Amino acid sequence: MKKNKRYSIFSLLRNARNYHENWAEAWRSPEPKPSYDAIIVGGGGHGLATAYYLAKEHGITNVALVEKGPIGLGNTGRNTTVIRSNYLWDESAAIYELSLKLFEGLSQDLNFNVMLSQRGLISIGHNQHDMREIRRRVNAIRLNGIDSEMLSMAELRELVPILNLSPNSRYPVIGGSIQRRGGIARHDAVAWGYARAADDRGVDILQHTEVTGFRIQGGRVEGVETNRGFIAAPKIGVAVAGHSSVLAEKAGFRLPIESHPLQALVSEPLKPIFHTVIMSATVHVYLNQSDRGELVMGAGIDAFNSYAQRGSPMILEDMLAAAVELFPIFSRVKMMRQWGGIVDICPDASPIIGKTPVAGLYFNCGWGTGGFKSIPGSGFVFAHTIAQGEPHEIAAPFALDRFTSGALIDEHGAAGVAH
Ligand code: FAD
Ligand code: PYC
Repeated sequence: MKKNKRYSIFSLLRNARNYHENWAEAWRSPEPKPSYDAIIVGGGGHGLATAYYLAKEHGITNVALVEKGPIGLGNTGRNTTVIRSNYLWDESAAIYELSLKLFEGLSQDLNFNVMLSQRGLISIGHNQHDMREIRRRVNAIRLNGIDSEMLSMAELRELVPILNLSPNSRYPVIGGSIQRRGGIARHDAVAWGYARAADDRGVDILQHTEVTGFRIQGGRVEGVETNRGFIAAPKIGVAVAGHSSVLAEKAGFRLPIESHPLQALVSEPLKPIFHTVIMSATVHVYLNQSDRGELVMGAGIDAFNSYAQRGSPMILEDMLAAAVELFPIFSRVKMMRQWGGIVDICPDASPIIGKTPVAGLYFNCGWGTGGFKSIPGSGFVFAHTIAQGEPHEIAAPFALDRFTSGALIDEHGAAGVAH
């Protein structure tokens, strides 16, 4: 498929008949070279996007992307695909809005349909405190030039007729807000699209290649030790959500990060009935309906630290109770699959992007429960930071040293439902 990206109806029919046997691989599986100009560790969305933008924006094509398993099966392949840029602080608005704008042109840029669906992201309020907070956020978001609107009950009823707006419910809905450009995108397609486009520009994607250590000499990184041998590079970018502290420890420093399980689930497929995305930070659930018809939903993190990719039953129970409270119409729908991922959370619920105490070694982590939406923007600014050796201006506020300077960016409210 890679060589000829214009498909005719005849080639589609031919491929359908031979069960894909003769399809060319979408990206190569090369042997590792002894050295590269840069190595990216982690084949999730963030690593793949970084490798792509290194090649595309900075002409650095002698790059290895090193992934311990198959690409895209970490959090990138486990998330609920919500995309939005409705964050409170200016620093966050800048990076999430850059990301949303890149998402808006991504299918064309990658020549790969990432199935972006800007169906709107609704946050609902259940009491006066919620509504004050929602209004404060709408105003802050608009001051940053980003779309955001308050919603009346009548507008909510019209947008989501199946939402329970009865004043007699346990936590009655009394209003909400919407970011109309928010929505969902196809998570696998984002990973695959970036992978194919990065490979096209010369990046070596090395799957099943686990980084087991870093070679550091005189405070400067020289390369990575892997299960396939040593690979040298003067610049190394690490984007291994869920395992950031593990790799930081191998490089000899600690990160202010906690790793928690976050789970999600999907129902049996239904006919199209729910055409937006809804979040309630109070009854604690968020839902959307996938293009396959499944209801996709999630709630909060498990409170304990863990590296097990599953979640605990009590979160599941609360999530389903909240979903049925908001949508009594779904009370008989069967749930089909449940899974978990491991998210790395910083004390201020904002990411870390940039330099580390080791020269030439850069980290991109701490996206917590909200890093799918930021993949394009994060990859763009991280690639710049690695290429130039200095932070991109949008990445600068997210440097690791904010935990010593005290310039924190508290986005716990924007993470809302999830933590
Ligand atoms: P990952 O996709 O996890 O990729 C990291 C990669 O690093 C993995 O493939 C892993 O195998 C690899 N790796 C680890 N250690 C090594 C090593 N030693 N050597 C080589 N490779 C290594 N965000 C949103 O914006 N919207 C949502 O709706 C949303 N929902 C979520 C729902 C759930 C259930 C979960 C778990 C997360 C959700 N998120 C959401 C968060 C989002 O998924 C993550 O922030 C994002 O996917 C992180 O991407 P990544 O590329 O950094 O990490
Ligand atoms: O960040 O929008 C988000 C999100 C939704 C579900 C999990 N994270």
